[in-house]
Amino acid sequence: MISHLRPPQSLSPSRNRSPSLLLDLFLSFSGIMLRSPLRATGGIFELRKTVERTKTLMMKQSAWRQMTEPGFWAGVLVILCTLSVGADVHQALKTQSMLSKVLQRHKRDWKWDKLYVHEEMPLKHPPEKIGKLENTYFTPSARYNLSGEGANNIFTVNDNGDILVHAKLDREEKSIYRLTASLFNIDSKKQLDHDNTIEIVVLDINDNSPVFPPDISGSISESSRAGSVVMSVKATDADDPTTQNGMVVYKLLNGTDLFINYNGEIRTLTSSLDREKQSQYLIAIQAKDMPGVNEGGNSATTIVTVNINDINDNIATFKSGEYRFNVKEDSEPGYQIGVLAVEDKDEIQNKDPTFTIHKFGEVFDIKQSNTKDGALSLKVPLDYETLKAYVFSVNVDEHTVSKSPDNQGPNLLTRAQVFINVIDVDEPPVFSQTLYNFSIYEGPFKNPVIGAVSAKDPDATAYKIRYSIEDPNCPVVVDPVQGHLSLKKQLDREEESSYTFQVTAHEDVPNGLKSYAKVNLTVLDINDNAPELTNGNEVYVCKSDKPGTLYISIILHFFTLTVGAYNKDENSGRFHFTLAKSSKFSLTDNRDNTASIKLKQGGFSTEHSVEHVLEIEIADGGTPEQKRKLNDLQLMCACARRNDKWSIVWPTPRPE
Ligand SMILES: *[C@@H]1O[C@H](CO)[C@@H](O)[C@H](O)[C@H]1NC(C)=O
Ligand SMILES: *[C@@H]1O[C@H](CO)[C@@H](O)[C@H](O)[C@H]1NC(C)=O
Ligand SMILES: *[C@@H]1O[C@H](CO)[C@@H](O)[C@H](O)[C@H]1NC(C)=O
Ligand SMILES: *[C@@H]1O[C@H](CO)[C@@H](O)[C@H](O)[C@H]1NC(C)=O
Ligand SMILES: [Ca+2]
Ligand SMILES: [Ca+2]
Repeated sequence: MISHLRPPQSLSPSRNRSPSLLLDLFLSFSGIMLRSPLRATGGIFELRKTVERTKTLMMKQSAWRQMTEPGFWAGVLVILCTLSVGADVHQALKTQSMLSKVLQRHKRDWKWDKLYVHEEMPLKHPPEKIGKLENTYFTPSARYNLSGEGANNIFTVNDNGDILVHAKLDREEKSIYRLTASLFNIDSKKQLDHDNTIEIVVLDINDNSPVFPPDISGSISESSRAGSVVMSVKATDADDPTTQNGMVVYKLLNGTDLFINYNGEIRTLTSSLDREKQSQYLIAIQAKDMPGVNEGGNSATTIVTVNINDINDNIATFKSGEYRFNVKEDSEPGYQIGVLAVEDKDEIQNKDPTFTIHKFGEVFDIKQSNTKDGALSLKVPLDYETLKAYVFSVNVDEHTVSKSPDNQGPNLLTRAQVFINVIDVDEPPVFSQTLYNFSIYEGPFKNPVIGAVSAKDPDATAYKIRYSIEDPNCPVVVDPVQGHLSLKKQLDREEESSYTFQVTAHEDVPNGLKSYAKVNLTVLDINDNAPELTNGNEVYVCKSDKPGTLYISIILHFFTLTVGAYNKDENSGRFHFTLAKSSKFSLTDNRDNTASIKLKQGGFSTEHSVEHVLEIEIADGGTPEQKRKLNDLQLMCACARRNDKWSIVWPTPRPE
């Protein structure tokens, strides 16, 4: 039953001849072993039609459902009946008439509309007959003609209606040919019947192997639970995918202790994959068609790469229990002392050590370095003379490590001792202050000493220190041994109120180290300036009633004249005004560093410029008191025209 559907054995001796999956399944189910090979005859094609129909129906459903549904069994029964239920199946298939009864169509004039031919059949001489056109109107004077795909070229029809094939066909190139058959009279050329469309179906043989894409790879994190999907592999088979020829199944050829295949999906079989042990696996995978047949079928093998991705599953530990460093005492804060090397088998992005310092945390700092080691640095300056060595312990932890790390146990080296040795360096002298503030009074001095600076060599050697002032313009000199500062000259606050200069201290040895301190000298004020009138010695009293005229007529006693004074010194008190030589005027001290001068009695009218001379004494309240006598003070009533402007209105006369 099976083998007679195939092309004759001699045509393709090397090929697998398995029929469709479902028929196979049926046969293995029913236990019928049919082994009789039949030669292809016209009857094959009739049978093939029925089988084909049943198969198409069956293919649409899953194998198991088909077997459980009544339709399946019905279809199978039809085939079986067709083949004869009797013991001699061989014989039954030869009985053409029996097949005809079932399959012939009587309604139509044309007998066939579908024919079958196997692909890849070697050409034969004479050409192979694949079917026969039959029409009820056929007579000896009638002829068949073919047109359409491959007509008269691949396929021809002879005078008997036999369809012959003249080429080797490839289903994977073209799986169906559509032709038109016509019947006409040789003499009249008249058509004897309607054209009929026939299809020639190229039957698949398993002439293609599954093909894998190149370079298949997948990855999975180490320690993933068993059953995790690693990757899917897929091979393609050019043969008919609705038959076993084109169906592909997969099989792992090795690595089966770690991985398992479900229809090309590779999953882990264990949770013990460990990147630190093996980071990559190469697995041979076979893809094979003809899933129902153990032997035979076409197969291909490829090697896929499975990469094991790292996770943080190793605890960071110290590489050593002790780390020793020498640090110069003059190292700046932030100085990188060194590295506490850490051991962690994970990939660097998964290393995450943290460090704890147990003593001297205010002096030293330890942080994760770029290489994920412990970077030890200095936080504050060291001083050899104060402390020559530090010993402390440091812990390393890894909080992000997985719950069951590869390395565990009490013997992990997570604590280390650090020994810091402070190295003495020759340091420059150190002043007792970096800035000194001194002050001294201006003017003549009895004792020129303004203060003293002092510096020391901090080193154990403790060299003597010599002081100097390098600026030659500095008004101060320094005693090279004692550090006393004294004035070179008298100072004047009104000229320069403060000085800033540097004092140098250097070790009193050849090439001794130097350092500097700043001195700020403030010059203090003494009252060494007499008061002066704020606007010079001329005081004008002016009143114009008519701009442009030179004549002024003023009764002065209506007006008060105010004079003011100032003094260059800083701390002089309030000014006191007194009128020394009194004539017609009186003076009132306004107690705000001004005084008003008034005409005592009468008045005077000035037709002409008149001068009155006043003598005023102004004293400041400073120590010592400074006085000024203004004996050339002129009171002018000569409101002269200056620059076409009536001017000088100070002090402003105001009505009483
Ligand atoms: C037969 O078919 C071919 C096309 O394949 C056509 O050229 C030819 O004329 C047909 N002959 C007759 C007699 O119809
Ligand atoms: C599987 O076989 C291939 C090819 O021989 C080999 O390269 C690979 O290492 C093997 N893999 C395993 C896990 O044994
Ligand atoms: C010196 O004087 C300045 C300004 O008066 C002040 O800011 C500074 O703190 C003083 N320095 C010392 C050391 O007394
Ligand atoms: C020096 O002292 C004076 C007065 O105290 C102050 O104004 C000045 O800012 C000081 N200069 C420095 C550099 O401290
Ligand atoms: Ca790891
Ligand atoms: Ca780790």
